[in-house]
Amino acid sequence: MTLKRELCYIGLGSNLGDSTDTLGSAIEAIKTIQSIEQFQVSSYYQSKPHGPQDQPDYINAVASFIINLAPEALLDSLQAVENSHGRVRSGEQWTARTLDLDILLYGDHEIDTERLKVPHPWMKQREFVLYPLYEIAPDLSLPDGSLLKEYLTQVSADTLKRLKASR
Ligand code: A4P
Ligand code: MG
Repeated sequence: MTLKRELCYIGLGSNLGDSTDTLGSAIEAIKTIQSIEQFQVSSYYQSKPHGPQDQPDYINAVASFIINLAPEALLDSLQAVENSHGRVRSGEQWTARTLDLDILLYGDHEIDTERLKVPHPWMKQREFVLYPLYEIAPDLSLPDGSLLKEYLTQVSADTLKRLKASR
């Protein structure tokens, strides 16, 4: 892939510790990743856990930025931010965590490697991704040409609570 500036979207989630504080601190750290420009972030949303139910509600948000960094290098940088915010990898999927950073979209690229699947495989089914994404990019289209708006009509926001603006 020839490197050029790409518009990226990432999902932020936390359900252990002071999640609001953690997201704020993570956002400041992400803004310092090499080459990031035009950073924007949605409001914070409280959401019910997907996956195991015996865990606290999540605080979620979505951010966008322009970057000139390969997708794997972006993943490395985001995982470094997760690690510096107390992320412990239990080996079990979808369990409680202090901070989770997922790459939702990397320009119009479709990536399917062992380390990276983009667009994020579950994003079209997750209210805690779709609604914050819609807040910052209402006219967004996905690499397959589908419109973000279409998915909102299929996924209920009933259990999603918009909290104060993040900025
Ligand atoms: N990986 C592959 N594709 C990506 C991508 N697009 N972005 C790989 C980030 N990472 C990607 O991730 C496991 C591996 O996925 C990484 O090493 C990377 O190489 P992880 O963060 O260590 O583990 P995980 O998060 O438990 O697994 P996974 O499958 O990424 O889960 P998700 O999809 O992140 O879901 N409920 C609510 N309400 N809110 C949430 O935020 N989050 C999850 C986690 C479950 N339930 C939730 C929420
Ligand atoms: Mg993850």
